[in-house]
Order: sequence, then structure tokens, then C-alpha cells
Amino acid sequence: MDRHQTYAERSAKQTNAAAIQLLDTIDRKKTNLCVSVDVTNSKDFLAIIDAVGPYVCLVKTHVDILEDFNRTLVEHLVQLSEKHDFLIFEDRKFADIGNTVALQYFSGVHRIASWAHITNAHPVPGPSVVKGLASVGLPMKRGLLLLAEMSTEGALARGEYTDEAVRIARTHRDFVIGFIAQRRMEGVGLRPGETMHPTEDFLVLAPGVGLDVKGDGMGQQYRTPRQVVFESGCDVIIVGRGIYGKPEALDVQAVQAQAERYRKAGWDAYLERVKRE
Ligand code: 5BU
Repeated sequence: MDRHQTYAERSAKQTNAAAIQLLDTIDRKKTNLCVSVDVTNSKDFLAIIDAVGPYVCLVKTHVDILEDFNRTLVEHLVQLSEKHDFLIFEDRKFADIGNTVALQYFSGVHRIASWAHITNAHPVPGPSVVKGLASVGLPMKRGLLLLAEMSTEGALARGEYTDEAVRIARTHRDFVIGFIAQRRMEGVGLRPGETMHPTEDFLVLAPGVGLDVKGDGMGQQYRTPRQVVFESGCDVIIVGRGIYGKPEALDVQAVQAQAERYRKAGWDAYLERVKRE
């Protein structure tokens, strides 16, 4: 992918419905910000999402964190995604055999496939994890991200593991729309003599983004939106605590101000990247 290509130009070449929807939303709303909402009660969860909705292309959830999860909550989440025009990404990190992940994705308490446009998986089980999830997600027009790298100190997802993640993605380009990673993945994992398919364009969504601190004391490492989007060529910045702070002291106006601050930083970094001299 030529780093100067715009989100709109790239959308025109995608085939997966979730990838197209995400790129079009980014282009329409002028935001490459995804807010990650890791709080334990649904009142704060929905209040944060309603506050940040206008500033984001995507909301990332960990619904298993919520103590009062129920179907009504999902209905509210979907209503907010329609009201504010964003997609939903459940950061479930599936990592089991194909049959099990298909059940975890479709069934259980959370029924993730019924409401999350995008979810993700660790490539650790090999290609079968994608096959299992695709059996549920493709007919529902969903998209999958593979975890090719992580933002944490000492992460094992590197080198040959990352190469294999990209190879798996290449064999399932209808369903795998991109990666959770820290840099672009074009050309990664190509064997000698192999060339990249001309239409290959994986989206890269990067967590570990913060403007004010470098880490959280528990292994998380933060880089700035400019480092992530301009220097490393990632497409979406994922920001959690940098935007909502401490949920015990939720201040909606402060959350909105932070969301706009990150939106602008991410968008300016994108404009700087696509600019042609
Ligand atoms: P934070 O509050 O901005 O640190 O939250 C980051 C979120 O991204 C959190 O939900 C993590 O589970 C998620 N995450 C991450 O931080 N790093 C990774 O490599 C992956 C996910 Br994969």
C-alpha cells in the first residue's frame, strides 16, 4: 500500500463489507480514532460511548468486563452506533480450535457475532481459528483482525510469529481485514521469490496510544498518534484510559475534550502522511 493513498481510495478497492464500512466512516467523519471502553458497569460504559460517539469511527469493547451485561445493553450499544455513525469492535482475542471459537463467537451469553462488526483472534492455533470464525462471520458480513503484534513490553508476538500471522491473513483475505499491530504489514512474511498481491491492503489498528504518559506500570507502552499513524503507517489509533481517565470520576465534558484532542492528533498525522509534495 502506497502510504499516500487516502482512506476513500482504499475503500474503493476493498471487498469485505466491514472493511469498506470502516474506511467510509473514517473518511466521512474525518476520524481515525477508536475509543476502547474498559469499564465494569453499563451506565458508565454507555455514558462514555455516547460522549465520544461524534469523534470516533469505531468503539472497542471487552464485554466480558461488564458486571451487568444483558441483551438490553447490546440494544443500547447498537442504537448508539447508529445515532453516532460508528462501528463496533469486540476485542475478544479468540484463540482456540475452529469449532470452539465458532461457538464462542455465535453463541453464549454475549452472542458477539450478532452485534460486533469486527472482532479479533490470536493466530496461535494456526489457520483453523480463522476458518472457524469465518464460518460464522462471513455470512453475517463481519470482519476479523489478527493479532500480529502487541503493545506490551516483552510481547512474544514478533519475528517469525508475526510473519506467520500475515501469511495466514493472506490465505483468508475475504474475512481477515487487517491486524492489530504497531506498524504496516505489507511485505511482511513473504518468502524468497514471493511477491505481494497487487490488491493487498490490510488495515492496521494500533493500541498503546497516549499523549501524556509512556506506560501504565503494568506493561502497557504508549506511543503518540503521530508516531503510530505518520511514522509507522497505522490506520486507526486505539485509545482507552487516555480519553476516559478514571471511570470513578467520569466527567463527560472532559472526556469529549480528550476525544477531540486525540481525533485531531490522529487526523493531522494522517493528513501529513498522505500529503504529496
Ligand atoms: P488503554 O487504556 O489505552 O491502555 O487501553 C488499551 C486497550 O487496547 C485495552 O482494551 C487493551 O485490552 C487493548 N490492547 C492493548 O492495549 N494492546 C494490545 O496489544 C492489544 C490490545 Br492486542
